Parts: sequence; structure tokens; C-alpha cells
Amino acid sequence: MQPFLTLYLNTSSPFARVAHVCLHETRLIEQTELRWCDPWAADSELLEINPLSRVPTLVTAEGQVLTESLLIAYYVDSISEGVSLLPEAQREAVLSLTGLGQGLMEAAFQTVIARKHQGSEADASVLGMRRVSAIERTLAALDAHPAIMGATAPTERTLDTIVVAVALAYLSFRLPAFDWENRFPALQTWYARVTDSESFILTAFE
Ligand SMILES: N[C@@H](CCC(=O)N[C@@H](CS)C(=O)NCC(=O)O)C(=O)O
Repeated sequence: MQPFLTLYLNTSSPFARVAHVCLHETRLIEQTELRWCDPWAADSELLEINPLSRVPTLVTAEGQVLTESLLIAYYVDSISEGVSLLPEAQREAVLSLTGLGQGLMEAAFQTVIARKHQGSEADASVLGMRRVSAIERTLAALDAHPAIMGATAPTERTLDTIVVAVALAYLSFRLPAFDWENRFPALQTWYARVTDSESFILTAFE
């Protein structure tokens, strides 16, 4: 089958990984061409189509350029004929948990970027301390969240599950000192179940 979607991504972006996992879960990956790129490069093909030069960027069959991981996830869900990432019956709960996961991902990503450009003292700044506190509070909230607690908590890969699990994977990848895996056992049990899937294994960070 001819690809009709094009996804620009890199191997270390949590936002791009969300889009990539969504394409796997909906099986639209089979109709997607992956374009690996460096969004930080000054002169790139990505920059020609997206003035923000950020991944993920998705180009549709009609040539529309979509940015923002959650908007891309929404679009992917809208054209999916199989699995629903945003099931109607659970919509509010899914959106609520998706927001927590996205916020965790943003705080983690901004922490990484601030350290990279300003050094480790970035964490001691007012904004740095707010980010670290937000990460800590959100991990505790997730560990106690009714959708996550307990060995039988559902692990369907809806958008909320995908976003939270990618955010946790990114913390392990870039900010291992948070050691969330050992400090939040309920979350770790849930995470292990969610990520034991092709969509997560085939999109691992590098
Ligand atoms: N809110 C955006 C964030 C995307 C983003 O920040 N992507 C990063 C990689 S993780 C990027 O491409 N950064 C390059 C830049 O900002 O120049 C989303 O959800 O897609």
C-alpha cells in the first residue's frame, strides 16, 4: 500500500514518539512514510514545511501540515478505521489523564533543555524549581490515580495511556535521577504492562 501520511520525527523526542505510537496503535503506520530529521538544524527539509521546525510534524494526503503532538493524535484518531484513541464513552476521563501526561512531558522536556543550555544550575532557578516540583507532584498524583492504581487497572492504549507512558519513558531516558520506577511502584507496574507492546518496543528512544 502506498504511504499517504508523512511523519517527521527524531529518535529522542517524546512528543514525536506519541505521534509515532498513535500511528502504530491505529495501524496507520503501514501507510506512513517516516522522515527522520534534526529539528534543531538550521537548514532542513522540516523547516521548509514547518516554520516552528519542531517534531512531530505530520503531512496529510491532502498536503496539510499538522503540528503539535496532541492535534496530530486527534487527526490520526479521526481517520482511524479500527482502534479508537479517544473512545466516546470515556472521553472526559481520557482527556483529563492526557493533560497530566502532557504536562509531565513538557516539564521533563523543559528541564532537559534548560540544563543543556544553562547547565545544572538551571534547576535552582525559580522556573527550574517549579518544573521539578511539578514533576514530583504529578508522579505522586499518577501513582495514586484511579486509572493506574492496582494490578488490574486497564491498559488499553488510548491517548491518555500513551501520553503518560511516553512521559514516564522520557523521564527514565533523560532524567533517571528522579528514579520514579523505584519510588512509585504502582506506576511502574502499570507502565510495564502498557509498554509491553509492539507500538512501544518499535518506537524506543535512542
Ligand atoms: N508542544 C509540542 C512540542 C514539540 C517539541 O517541542 N518538539 C521538540 C523535540 S522534543 C522540537 O522539535 N524542538 C526543536 C525546537 O524547538 O527548535 C508538541 O506537543 O508537539
